[in-house]
Amino acid sequence: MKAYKADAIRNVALIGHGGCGKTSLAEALLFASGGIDRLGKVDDGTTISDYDPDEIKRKISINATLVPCEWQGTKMNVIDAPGYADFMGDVKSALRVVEGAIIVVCAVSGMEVGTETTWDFAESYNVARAFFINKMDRENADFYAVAEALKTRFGTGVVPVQLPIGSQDSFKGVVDLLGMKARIGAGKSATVGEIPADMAEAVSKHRDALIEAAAENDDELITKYLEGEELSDAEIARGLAAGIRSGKTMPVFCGSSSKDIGVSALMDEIVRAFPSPADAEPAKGVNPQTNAEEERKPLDTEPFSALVFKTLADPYVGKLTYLRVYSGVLKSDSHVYNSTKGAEERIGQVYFLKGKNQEATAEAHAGDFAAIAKLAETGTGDTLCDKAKAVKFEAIEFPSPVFTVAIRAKTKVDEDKLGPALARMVEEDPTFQFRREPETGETLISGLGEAHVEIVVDRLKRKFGAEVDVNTPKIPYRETITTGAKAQGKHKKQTGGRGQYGDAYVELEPLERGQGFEFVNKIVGGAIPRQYIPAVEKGVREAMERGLLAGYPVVDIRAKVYDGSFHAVDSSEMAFKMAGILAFHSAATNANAVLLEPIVSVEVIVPEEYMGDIIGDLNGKRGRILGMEQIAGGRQRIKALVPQAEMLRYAIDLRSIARGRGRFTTELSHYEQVPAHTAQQIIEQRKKDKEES
Ligand SMILES: Nc1nc2c(ncn2[C@@H]2O[C@H](COP(=O)(O)OP(=O)(O)OP(=O)(O)O)[C@@H](O)[C@H]2O)c(=O)[nH]1
Ligand SMILES: [Mg+2]
Repeated sequence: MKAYKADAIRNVALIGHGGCGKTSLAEALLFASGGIDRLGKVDDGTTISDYDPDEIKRKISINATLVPCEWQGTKMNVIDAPGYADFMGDVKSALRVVEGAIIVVCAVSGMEVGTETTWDFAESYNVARAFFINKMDRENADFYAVAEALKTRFGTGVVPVQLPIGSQDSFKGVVDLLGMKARIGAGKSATVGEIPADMAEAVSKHRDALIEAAAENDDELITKYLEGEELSDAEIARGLAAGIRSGKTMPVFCGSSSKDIGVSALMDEIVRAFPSPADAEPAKGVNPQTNAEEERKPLDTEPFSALVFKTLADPYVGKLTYLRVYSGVLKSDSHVYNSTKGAEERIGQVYFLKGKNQEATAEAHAGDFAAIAKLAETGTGDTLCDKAKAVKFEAIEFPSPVFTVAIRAKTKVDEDKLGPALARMVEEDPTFQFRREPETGETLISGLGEAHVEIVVDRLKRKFGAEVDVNTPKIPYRETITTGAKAQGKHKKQTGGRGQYGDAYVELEPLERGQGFEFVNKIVGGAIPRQYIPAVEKGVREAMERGLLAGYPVVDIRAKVYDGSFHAVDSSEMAFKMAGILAFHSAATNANAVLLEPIVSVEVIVPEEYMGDIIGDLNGKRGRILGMEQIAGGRQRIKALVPQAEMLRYAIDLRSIARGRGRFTTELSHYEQVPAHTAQQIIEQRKKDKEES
């Protein structure tokens, strides 16, 4: 593939609800443009885009994949984005680096949650938008109903530029409302001809709507239109292109990806009317030294700048960095500067990617995409640039992980591989995180949902040979006392030679939540020599770590040592530490110990209609609603305090309650006493776990 210049490039992301046919469309675009000889199928695992073993196994897209197509002297950099909510990170990074998005919609299911969420993202990134109503060949396909629903939801800018000829079994082509021609048949055997007579009425109605929409984007055209003058095809096309570029007009296309119908017509229009990188506003960033604003025009003559939007970790090939060039030219065997990390990087070979296939190129021009292997410092979201003319672009915003599980290496060998493997996974996937929870000793991994963490676990094994068991995370319970108590702890032993003697009186008092531990020395008159006091404290602390009820650490107490005795020869630090342990235990027996659990503050954002169900569910989770607040877009923000133990699967619960249209965050707030009967269950479970291990 030759290196194209900005004005001959179109960067478009395919986005939409899971399973609407994005990958099939990407495949059809490649096939129709002659990039492949055979139309692969997602169900057979033979598409260029879904090449990853996890994608083939599950028949869904997980990664955004580049599928460049050459059409009419133009290179369309198509990014096939995933559709499932767990992989929204890649939708965001794809939208960040394109000028246009095709929102694919299933002609049978119509508008779905993913249609709305991905449209919202595309709007917030300000990219040109069009709809492709796919699967027109399927039973119950209904183009007009779906187009109408899109218009209701996304506004009057939604306007068909094509109409289907036939539907379901009889779907055989599309009418081009702009050229007023019919394209009948699949792929290369399609013929261009007259519009079927029985469609005259529908065609005239929708052509009128199209003309009106096109005229609205151009002052000269709207005047002409309002004065009743007829617009030429060229004028309509001009108005339409202006509308698409400004984001005001969202043309609706239709077709069948699996039958390759309507696909070349879509490409024609992308090339004709979608913005090229040369049309884009200059990329805005800052000077990394001075923070002064910087701009980079999409020209080869500007200093080089690029944004990294994806990183793939390959255990054999190493790291592969995907980037979008914003200005200048990226050349093989050169040096660039990573202004995000403040590090120089050596560029070896520059590649164009097509699915997993890498094609070497000497250079990539402004506006194009490229990939580089084995960059040492560079990660997703970093800016690469010319060191002499440095610029730093804003990083990509990724959704935060909301679903966490605990993992444990199966064997010692797995354990050794796990740490480096997790670090590589984080590099590859900014929506994935891991950490060690010191209180429970577990390794926790977090992602956007259950499927996401399952895939991470599969990848740990397949890519890095680290096999792990997956469990629900343990809750870091704690223990405390509720009343004060005192006791003596006396450690006295005579075993041959020198004996052991330590004797301490300790008083325990409950402290407020979150106060931790306080140790007070109230010894007067040297009842315990000063040098042994720290040993008593050490003993108390050790005993606290081991717990009172279920072996969870004890917190929020004050321990006061107020009396004791010693032996001139037999006393030692060791003996006084033992005395501390004994005193703590005897006192605690009378101090009404209780279990504490972590409470998280939860913030949920959902469309108004789900508010009742959300609140009901949180109440059922022992939650306390703190407040509700109306926010933009007919949505509500609900704040609550909920025990962490009840929130472990909330990512899944919320998705089902709010049908994928809710978001939430949690943050550790404080610890509270566990209600008695729940505490009993936890204590018994803990005993069982201990017996088993
Ligand atoms: N009948 C028919 N089936 C289609 C068409 N396009 C896609 N499909 C089928 O729909 C299913 C999902 O297609 P994909 O292309 O994987 O959809 P996707 O949008 O890429 O899915 P995700 O990436 O997982 O969100 C597959 O079984 C396809 O064969 C079409 O035009 N007609
Ligand atoms: Mg897909």
